[in-house]
Amino acid sequence: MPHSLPVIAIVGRPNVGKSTLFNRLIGHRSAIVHNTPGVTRDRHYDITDRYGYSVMIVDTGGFEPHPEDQLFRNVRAQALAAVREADVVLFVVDSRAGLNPLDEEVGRVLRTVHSKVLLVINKVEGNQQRLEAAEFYALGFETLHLVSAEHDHGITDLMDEVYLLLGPGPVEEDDEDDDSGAIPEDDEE
Ligand SMILES: Nc1nc2c(ncn2[C@@H]2O[C@H](COP(=O)(O)OP(=O)(O)O)[C@@H](O)[C@H]2O)c(=O)[nH]1
Ligand SMILES: [Mg+2]
Repeated sequence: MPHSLPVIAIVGRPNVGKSTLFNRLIGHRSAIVHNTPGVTRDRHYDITDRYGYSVMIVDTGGFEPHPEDQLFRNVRAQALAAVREADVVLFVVDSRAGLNPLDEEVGRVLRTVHSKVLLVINKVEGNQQRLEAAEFYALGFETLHLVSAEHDHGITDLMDEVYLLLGPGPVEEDDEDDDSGAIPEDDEE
């Protein structure tokens, strides 16, 4: 993958909708979506481009939580590997499943190793989920980003937040500079 692009990693326990969000962000279905946890076998990388600013999105669902007692460790390892190369981390949880001990573990790890983590509450499609999402404040993040990856709700606001965290993108020629001491032009012709 090209290393010059900023990297956005999608992290979370199985089945919260990471691959669905990945597909939504890149605009076509390339990650495998399945209702069986662990079905996505590999990491998936692809580029999305909003506001003329390309970023790499990484779907980190590439681990196999088969033995029950390994699930915890695998989620932790996955989260760590993903954040190492990421500029911004999208930490996805499932509003329908509610707060899960694995979410708490992933959240704890992420917040200690990365300063740019956005908490994404997925599968929010109605007022009930909107209200119940408040329980995720327990994860200790300031802001809850409520989305429905499947129905494309909240995605633009989420990506606006991502781009804010990334800071200025590639600077277009002749904008931005030379305005110190410049006299504003008269608007009226
Ligand atoms: N209702 C609803 N279901 C979703 C949403 N996003 C994903 N799902 C479903 O949740 C299940 C797991 O999704 P997937 O993207 O494979 O999760 P992953 O294991 O985290 O990659 C699938 O059945 C998806 O259709 C959403 O926004 N709303
Ligand atoms: Mg997946």
